[in-house]
Amino acid sequence: MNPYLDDFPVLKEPMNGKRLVYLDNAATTQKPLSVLRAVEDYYRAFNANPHRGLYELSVRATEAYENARHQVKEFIGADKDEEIIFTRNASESLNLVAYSYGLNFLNEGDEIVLPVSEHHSNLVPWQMVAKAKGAKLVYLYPDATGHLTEEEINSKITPKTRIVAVAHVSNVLGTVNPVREIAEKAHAVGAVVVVDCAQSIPHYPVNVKELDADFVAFSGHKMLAPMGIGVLYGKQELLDKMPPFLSGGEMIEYVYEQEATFAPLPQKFEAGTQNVGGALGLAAAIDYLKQVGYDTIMKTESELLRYMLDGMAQIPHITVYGDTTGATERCGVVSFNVDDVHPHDVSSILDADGVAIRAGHHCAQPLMRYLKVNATCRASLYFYNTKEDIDIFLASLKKVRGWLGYGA
Ligand code: C6P
Repeated sequence: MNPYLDDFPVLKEPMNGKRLVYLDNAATTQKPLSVLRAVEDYYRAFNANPHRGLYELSVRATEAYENARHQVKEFIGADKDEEIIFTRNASESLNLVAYSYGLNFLNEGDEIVLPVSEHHSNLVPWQMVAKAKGAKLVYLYPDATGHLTEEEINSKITPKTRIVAVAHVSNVLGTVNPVREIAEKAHAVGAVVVVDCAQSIPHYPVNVKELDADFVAFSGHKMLAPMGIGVLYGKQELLDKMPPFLSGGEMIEYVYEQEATFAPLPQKFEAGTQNVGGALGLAAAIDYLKQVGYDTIMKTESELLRYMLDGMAQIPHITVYGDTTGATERCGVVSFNVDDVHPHDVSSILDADGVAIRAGHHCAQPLMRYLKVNATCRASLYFYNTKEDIDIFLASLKKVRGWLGYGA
């Protein structure tokens, strides 16, 4: 029995006449009622444009928005509210760093080091900036289990390295990267460390100090919050010296005909009307995550991951990518292929049983090429999944080859 079922209305929706088994949590998570209510309450009771109106309704909206920022700051262990910038999503947060920091502080010949497993959002912006500045991308390649070895890290991070961009958790392999060790090495050569926590913060506590990160990016929608709200954390001394990324309303101090001066942090990086409802939804999601507790989340997911990997190992003709030991440096994202069957066909066959998984390149084409595949299937877990979900997934997976006329 799923103890969280009543909190997540979508999980009760029938799919193709079956119970929904939602295993695409790395793409986005479902939203609990408390998050839906927080957004609705805002629009019902105190919707106004924050930071603009001097009337009571706008003051309430401003206070709620700034309280949400404070809650995020506490949640990730930052020093100051000013270090928390609200964005639309992790992609926008990473673009902000690439364009505002990278374009202004990189020089020709500088190196940006990043794992080949990075999501395009932490890779393509660095390509754009490297091209503009004559800098070079240097890739870290994982070993056969999906992990980055010390040797690989030590040989690639050199005095030429100015930026290290790394995901805390890979959205394809589920590998937990050794961010702290990478940061230590990067800081020793004077490089800045950008950590993409889009796939970690839903599952593990993220503390910016413990990670020793200079910048941290994540999306609300992968951690129970609504779509359209994301976060960039940056150390104040770095954010202070960076120029605005987007410009327009609310991010200025004085505007003259030919030039402008800019507002202090965090407004300098928040141009235009902000997503107050999204920020309040994110604050409610943080409350919910705290209530469930990361200990419970991690324990539940690691048991489910073990159960899933063991079950998949019993099915012939399946290749699982990355670490199959269920080690602790591994999160509940399982990429796999079924011999002779295109991942899109696998996904469609599972869909007929109500099982939602993702199939494709997962916005990680360089990794796909490194793994020598065009695409994979991906099942990704969250704490509201159950062993019963996995049993349905495994039963459906067993049928795939037979459906297409192959032997068992
Ligand atoms: N990964 C997936 O199915 P956005 O789209 O901006 O909210 O998140 C981008 C992003 C950045 N980093 C990592 C590690 C990610 O996994 C993602 C989003 C989704 O894997 C959608 S492609």
